[in-house]
Parts: sequence; structure tokens; C-alpha cells
Amino acid sequence: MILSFRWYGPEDPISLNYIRHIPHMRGIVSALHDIPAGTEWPKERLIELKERIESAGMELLVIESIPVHESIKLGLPERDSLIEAYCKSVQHMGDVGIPVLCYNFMPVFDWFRTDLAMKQADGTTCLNFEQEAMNRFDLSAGTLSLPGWGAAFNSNELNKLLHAYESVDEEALWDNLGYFLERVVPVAEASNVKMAIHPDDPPWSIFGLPRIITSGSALERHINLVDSPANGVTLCSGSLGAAPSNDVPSVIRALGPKKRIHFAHCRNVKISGPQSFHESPHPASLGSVDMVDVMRAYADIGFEGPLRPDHGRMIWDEEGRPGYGLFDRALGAMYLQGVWEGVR
Ligand SMILES: [Mn+2]
Repeated sequence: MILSFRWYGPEDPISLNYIRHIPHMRGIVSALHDIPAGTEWPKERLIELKERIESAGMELLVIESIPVHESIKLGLPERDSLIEAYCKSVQHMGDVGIPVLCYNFMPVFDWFRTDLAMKQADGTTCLNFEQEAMNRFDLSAGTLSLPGWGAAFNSNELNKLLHAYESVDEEALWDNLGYFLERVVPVAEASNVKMAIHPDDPPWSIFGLPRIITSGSALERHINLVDSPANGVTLCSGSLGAAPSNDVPSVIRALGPKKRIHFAHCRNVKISGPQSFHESPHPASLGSVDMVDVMRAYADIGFEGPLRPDHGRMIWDEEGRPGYGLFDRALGAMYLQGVWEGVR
């Protein structure tokens, strides 16, 4: 594996130099965050990003993510031109030499939590998802405050989108994903870019929206939609691990021989009740996912791709983007590197 770290670009308060100080850190996962979904990514911007990272002594290994426009997920007529723009962005990634693209196909919301700063007994804070708190959100209310999404939606816009999805059930969403992949994957394959879909987080329906990338068998179905080495997955231990039915090491071992795991997200979660969990520190003993066996599974399948610590807690009074502070992710990286050396 190639130890990697997510960096939000020049706007990120965490500098590339600080990331470079983490022993063994080689890969950077980044994106052009200012470009709206559906717009082609200019090649020069990718070159600029890549050179900036290389001049800090690391490599740009993954784009996370190029967002997929809602109209593509909804299967609306305008999807064709949006998919064309997506293909252009993928082509530009290939031209510039960025090998992996992480993306997701979650309707409306990306990852979702009910509390972004849940206080722990030791004074740290972490991200939390509680089904009971979910039930208390009133989407029809005039003012709508969703953790992490407050600025992104007003309730009118949100309700319009939710309404549009009323005619899209899980099978229709699979069809729309297939339509997208049939057009993008050949371009990715020809461009030497590996597509890596991220599992839905949490891996179940929220607000009545369909969610399909929720388990090992869903990942199998996904890679069979278009049978190409360029059609793979991001294996996220925390997203999958939030559902007790997902045995993450088994999923890795099952998919490994097919050579379709192109990117690994490693974090732990503590399941606290039915459809409820909070994000725990990375070590196996502190959460519900056996992170040692996860790393052993990666060693067993000979995983050589980029692997990054995922969300961390906020510790040592750090302030910043929820889940994406420096300190706890750096601790996570060192834990993962240590376990990796041990299992190998
Ligand atoms: Mn993840």
C-alpha cells in the first residue's frame, strides 16, 4: 500500500509540508473543490495541483472526487452533456498522469452525520450518527440546519430534489449508474484512470432516498455493471463497517483477487445501536471494525494502491474541517503503518 492523505488544496489550513512530516507519507488525495458539479475540469488546473504536490515531495495519486451531477443520478435528459463533461475531466486526469478517481453515487447528500462534534469522555470530539436524531429533522421546516450541509440547501431546493427522487427507486438508481458507467469507464480505461466508487455513508437509506452501494454484494454488482479493470471501488472500512452485517475483511478478501480495489479508506466506527454509530480512533480495540484484520486482508491480497486514514477526531484543541484535522489523522496514519509492518 502507498500511505496517503487527503488535502483540500491551497485553501486547506493544513500545509503539504506538515503532511510530509508524517513518516512514510507519499501520496496525496485532492480535488478542485471550486468547480461545480457538471463542469469540465481544465487540464491546466490539474497540472498546477500536481506540480504543487510534487514540489512538496509527494505525489498526487487520487482525485477525490469529481462530483456526479444530480441529473445523472436522476437519469434526466440533460445527463448526456453532463456525462460528456465528466468524460473530459477523466481524460484530462489521464493526460496529466493522475491514476485513481474516487467518486460516489449517493443521491443529494454525500456522507451524513447528525452531530459533527460529539463530546467524548476524554475531551475529544468525533462525528456521530444517531437514527433517533435523524427522525427529529423536519425537512419541511422553513429554516433547515443539517450538520455540515447548512449552507448547501434551503428547504425549498431540498424538497424539490427529494421530490424528483420519488420516482427513482433503488433499481432505477442502479440503471442510472449503469448508464453513467457504460459511457465513462471506456474513457477511463483508454486514459489509464481507475474509477473507484465510494460506498454510501451511512450504508442505508436516509430521508427516504435510495442508496445502493451499501455492502460487499453491492460492490460485486457494481464491478459487474461494466467489466473493465477501470471500473473498481474505494474500500471504505468506516462506511461499510457502520452496518454490522458488513464483515469488512471478508469483503476485501472477496474483491481482492478481482483486482478492483483501487483505493482504501481506513477508519474505525463504534456501533452504538440500530443504525447508529460514532467514529472512533483508528485502533481495532476501540471500535467495531477489526482494523488489524482489515490491514491483514490488504496484505493477503497484495494491495499496492493508495491507502489513507479517513476521518479523525478533533484532539489537542485543533479546530478545522470536521473529520479532517491534522493530528488524529496523523495518529491514524502511524497506527495503520505500524499494523501494516506488523502483519507483513
Ligand atoms: Mn471513506
